[in-house]
Amino acid sequence: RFYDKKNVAILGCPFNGGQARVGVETGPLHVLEHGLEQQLQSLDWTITSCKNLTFTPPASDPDEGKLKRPRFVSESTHKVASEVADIIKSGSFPLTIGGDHSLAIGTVSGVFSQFPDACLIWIDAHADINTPASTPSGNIHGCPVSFVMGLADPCPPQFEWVKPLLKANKLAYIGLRDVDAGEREILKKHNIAAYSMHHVDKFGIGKVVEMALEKVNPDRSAPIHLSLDIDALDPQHAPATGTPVRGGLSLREACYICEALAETGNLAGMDIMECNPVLGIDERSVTSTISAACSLVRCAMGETLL
Ligand code: HAR
Ligand code: MN
Ligand code: MN
Ligand code: MN
Repeated sequence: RFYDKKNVAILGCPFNGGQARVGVETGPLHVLEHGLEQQLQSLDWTITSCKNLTFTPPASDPDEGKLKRPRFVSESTHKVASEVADIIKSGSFPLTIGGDHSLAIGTVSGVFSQFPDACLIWIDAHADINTPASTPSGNIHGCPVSFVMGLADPCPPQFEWVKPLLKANKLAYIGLRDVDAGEREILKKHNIAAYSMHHVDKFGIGKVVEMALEKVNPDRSAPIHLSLDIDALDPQHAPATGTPVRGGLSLREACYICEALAETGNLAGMDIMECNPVLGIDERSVTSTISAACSLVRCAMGETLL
């Protein structure tokens, strides 16, 4: 294990600056109000801290090329990186609740600063590996992976603190189904392990997780960071999110991924991102999204291990 016995620190990150839709910043509050802390305590976890960060947009934040709100995202994710590193140094498991997925610039930087040989499992409908040059939207939540890999060339000046800590052979995706043309090229060029919904259908989720771990963690000893975008789930299970894409993971398939990672005993950190309660069309769609997020966290933290 990469933390002291069942100690978890929860980091609420009410941040929306990596994309344009309001409401994703209320995700952490909803997840906590759903009872996540009590749920983890009943799984015998000790919550060593439960912090809600505050993010204040800078007065001036001009676009950097196509990138929107570069300063806000950079300053916020820098703060997240140092919080996550501190959590690990203190011996706790860092559980980060977003907020939009640009936050992963911070969580991945924090985890890899402490565990340089870690690997990253990214569960998402999207690859989030656009560069400042390839991004079609300028929304940085579509770019975090390229930043932590150092693919942004030149690195936007605001992000000079981000180190290229993630190597291509330490990253695997599961759940992809909405990947931009520029992103496809990047995945191919760097030979990144990317399992789309097609692979989930073809091989089954059990085999896909096994193949992903074999690629990024062949001797099964490296720490694993799990970055989970709730839009990996099919919108029928998680409708309240900014960029839903039909044809996604069933709730069981997503839970299975989390359970299988828990089973390795090597999880070193987790993110649950992109829940946007404001986008639910009714109370039920908000509740199903938030309760799915809580289920996935519980599965990753050992609920279904016998
Ligand atoms: N690929 C598109 C872009 O870069 C959309 C990706 C953003 N959506 C997400 N990311 N939720 O996982 O703008
Ligand atoms: Mn996504
Ligand atoms: Mn994402
Ligand atoms: Mn979806």
